[in-house]
Amino acid sequence: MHDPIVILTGAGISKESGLDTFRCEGGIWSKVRLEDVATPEGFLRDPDLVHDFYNARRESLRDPAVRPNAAHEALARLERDYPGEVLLVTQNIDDLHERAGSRNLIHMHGELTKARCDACGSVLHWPGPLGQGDSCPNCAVTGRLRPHVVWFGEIPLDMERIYDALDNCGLFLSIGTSGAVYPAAGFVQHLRMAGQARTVELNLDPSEGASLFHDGIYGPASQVVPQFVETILAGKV
Ligand code: BJW
Repeated sequence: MHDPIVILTGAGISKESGLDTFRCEGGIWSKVRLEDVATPEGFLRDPDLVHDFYNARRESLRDPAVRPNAAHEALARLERDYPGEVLLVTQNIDDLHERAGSRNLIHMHGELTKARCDACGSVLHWPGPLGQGDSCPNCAVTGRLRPHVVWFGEIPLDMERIYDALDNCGLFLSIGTSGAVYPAAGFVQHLRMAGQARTVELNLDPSEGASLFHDGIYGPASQVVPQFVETILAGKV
C-alpha cells in the first residue's frame, strides 16, 4: 500500500522557467498594485488595465524560452512512476505542469489560457489576447468575458476535491510558495491538526510557515525537487 501524495506548488517552481514570482524582490507585486489587477473591484474599475496585465502574461507563455524546468519534469515523472496516487495542486496559472506531462492536476487559482463568461458561466480555451470587445462563443454576449483566474476575495477552485485529497494523504509537499495566501497557506496547518501526513517544504528559503512543516529542504526548485522525487521513488521517504 503506497500512501497518496499531495503536492502544492507556487510561483517559485516556475521562476527558473523565466516567469516572475509575486513577492520576491523585483516580483510582480513590486510592479503593479494587486488591488488594481487581482481583485474583482479592480476589474470593475478598469477592465482594460486588467486585460492588459493578463494579456502580457499570457503572451509570455508563448516565449520559446519559457518552458518546463527539471522540477516540473520531476513531478510529472513522480505521477507516472509512483505506485500510489499523486495529486498536484498548483496555485500557478501558467501551463508548465501540463506541458511537462502532469495530468492529475488542479489549478486552484485558475488558468491563464482560459477565459470565463460572466453572462453564461462558460469556461473557454483562450490562448490569445482577451478584451472588452470580445464576445462569448456560447451566449454571444459581448464584454462579459474575464480571465479565468481567482482574484482576492474569490473562492479558489475545486476546494472540496483538494480537502478530500489532503484528508487522505500520507505525504504533503509544498514547493516554491511563500505561504502568504490563504487557503493554500493553511493546508499545512490543516494536516498538522489531523496528524496523519508527513509534511515537507521545498523552497529557495524557509517560507513564513516553515516551522509548521516536519522537514524543510532549501535550494532552487530545479535542483531540490528532482533529488527529492528520486528519494520518494527509491522508497526512502
Ligand atoms: C523559489 C525559487 C526557486 C523563488 N526555487 N523556490 C487575512 C487572513 C487570512 C486570509 C485573508 C485575510 N485577508 C484576506 C484573506 C484571504 C485572501 C488572502 O490570503 N490574503 C492574504 C494576502 C492575507 N485570500 C483570498 O482572497 C483567496 N480566497 C479566499 O480566501 O476565499 C475564501 C474561501 C476560501 C476557501 C473556502 C471558502 C472560502 C483567493 C486568493 C487568490 C490569489 N490570487 C493570486 C493572483 C491570481 C492569479 C495570478 O494572477 O497569477 O494568486 S495572488 C498570487 O499569490 C497568485 C499566487 O497563486 C498566490 C500565491 O503566491 P506564491 O505562489 O506563493 O508566490 P510568491 O511570490 O508569494 O512566493 C514565491 C516563493 O517561491 C517564495 O517563497 C520564494 O522564496 C520561492 N522561490 N524562486 C524554489 N528558484
